[in-house]
Amino acid sequence: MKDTAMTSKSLFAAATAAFLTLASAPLALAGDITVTDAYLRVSGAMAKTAAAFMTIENQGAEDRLIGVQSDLSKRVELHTHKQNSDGVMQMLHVEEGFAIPAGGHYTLARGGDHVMFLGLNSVPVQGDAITLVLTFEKAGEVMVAVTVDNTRAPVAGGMEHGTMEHGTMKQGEEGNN
Ligand SMILES: [Cu+2]
Repeated sequence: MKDTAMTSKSLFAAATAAFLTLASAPLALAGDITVTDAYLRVSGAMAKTAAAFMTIENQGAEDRLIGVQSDLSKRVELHTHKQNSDGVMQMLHVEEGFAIPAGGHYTLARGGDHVMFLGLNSVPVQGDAITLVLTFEKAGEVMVAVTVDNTRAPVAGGMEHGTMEHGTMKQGEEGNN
């Protein structure tokens, strides 16, 4: 865990430490929601963005992931990849979030839906644990520990997120969303 002067950072660090002591597997469990296989990728020491992937299991009624909070970056958004009319893959901010089916699961994976971190406050390195708070419509807030893993191979047939041009996101980083 990196040492920074930010108050919210230390708050999150304390929460992470407390959480990691309690948690083995699964990574997060709150009522009907279980998060497994959560990891984060960052493309290098100069990275301005990062992306997180995970599987969300739902034992209960249909729910919806509507938001994510983290002090890793200035903004955290739910994103997806979509091909535009020119056949170019683009990332889109999904304002309405992701529906998590009743008694099923929903996977955030490279080349598809992901949690996007825009404007990193500090660049995490391999093995760092980042705390996220996922907000679900019904289950409420679920704290998840996400480990940086830049060595993980993409799922067969998936796209390489790191090769995505985040150019369209630059504007958003400056605040003209
Ligand atoms: Cu993205």
